[in-house]
Amino acid sequence: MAYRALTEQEAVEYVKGLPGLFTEGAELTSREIGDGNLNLVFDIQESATGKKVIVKQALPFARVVGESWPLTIDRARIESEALRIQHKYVPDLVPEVYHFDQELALTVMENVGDHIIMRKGLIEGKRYPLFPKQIGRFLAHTLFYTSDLGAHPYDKKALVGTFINPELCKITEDLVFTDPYENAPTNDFNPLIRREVEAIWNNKPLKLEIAKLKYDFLTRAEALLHGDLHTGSIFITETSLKAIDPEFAYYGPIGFDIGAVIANLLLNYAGQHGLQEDPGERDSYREYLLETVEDVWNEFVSQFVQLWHKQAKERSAHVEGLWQSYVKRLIQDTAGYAGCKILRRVIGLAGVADLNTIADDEKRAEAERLALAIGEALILGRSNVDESTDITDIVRQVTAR
Ligand code: SR1
Ligand code: MG
Repeated sequence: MAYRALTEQEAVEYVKGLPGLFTEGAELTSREIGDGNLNLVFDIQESATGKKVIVKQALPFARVVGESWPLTIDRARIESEALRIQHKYVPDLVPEVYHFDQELALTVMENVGDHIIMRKGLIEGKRYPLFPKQIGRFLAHTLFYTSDLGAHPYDKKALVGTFINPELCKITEDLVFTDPYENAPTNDFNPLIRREVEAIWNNKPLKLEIAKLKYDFLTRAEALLHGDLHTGSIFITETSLKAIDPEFAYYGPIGFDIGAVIANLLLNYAGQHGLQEDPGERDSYREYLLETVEDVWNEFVSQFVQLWHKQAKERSAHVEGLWQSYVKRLIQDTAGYAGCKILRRVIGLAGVADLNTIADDEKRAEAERLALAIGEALILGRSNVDESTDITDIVRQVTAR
């Protein structure tokens, strides 16, 4: 079938035509629930049996802007292949793909509708004690097994080819690493923080560090990244986590994915200024978020290093001292990328609800100023970061200013 964007009813007809999903004559409901920046997402359910699937279809443009921003539908192939690979390594943490249609740029997958988007949960003040272990395992396993440490050299190079994702990478190159640091038309920030934003545009040492991080993003094919692992790409309950939406997947620096997770916890930390009225509750929730930041890194690193010792295929991996220097560089990358991911969400296109839902403009501006200061301090201070408490110390110091 030639490409066309499906309606709710056409999505139902489509899944009915697939073998093994629903019985013939099944009565299905369909709702388009996509609230992300790019795609159509149909929630399809059979009320008689409770059986449900998600149909996700890429639109040939960026939904957040409209048809004036054309965008490759090949991102649907990237996403379905990344989901399949990630599902292989951490089956409980990634939705299962049932079917992929290249022409329609459409994936039929497990419906995890009993989970909620983690960003929403954090905004509501929910706590997720299992999150660090879950996301730490997701990161450690997906990144290790697709890197030169865990993959056969031929397989790794073939995967690099499969995941050449130029248009989606260009979005990140522009929206995370370039536009927010100059007076670009894509920027979209609260006018009340113009002074702080202009200070960033004029901060040469900061822009140099961001340029170095961007250069590594452009050139360092370390592992198959999720590529957009913010808290809106994580579905969660008290006991279960599913990482979704890897359409930005490509081979890049490992710290970019870990940094994305930490950045989004810290954006919520900054947002507490306007999200939580009670100062005691706010401090307590912020402490919870900082502990979570530390635990995410600690879980990741302990599982990654364990895999390194037990499973590393690359012979040089066992040279004395290598894993320690690798991990040190990794946490410094993580801090730097977390900083960029924070700054872009405040200054650039595509903000986050943790800040944007703060109704009072002045309170929102205060939260945004804090986020900018944290992002900047992480980027400029990353060369002194050695362990996870160095990251949270930076955040505490900036908050106390
Ligand atoms: C035009 S897409 C804007 C942003 O949405 C995605 O979630 C990525 O983060 C991208 O930068
Ligand atoms: Mg997304």
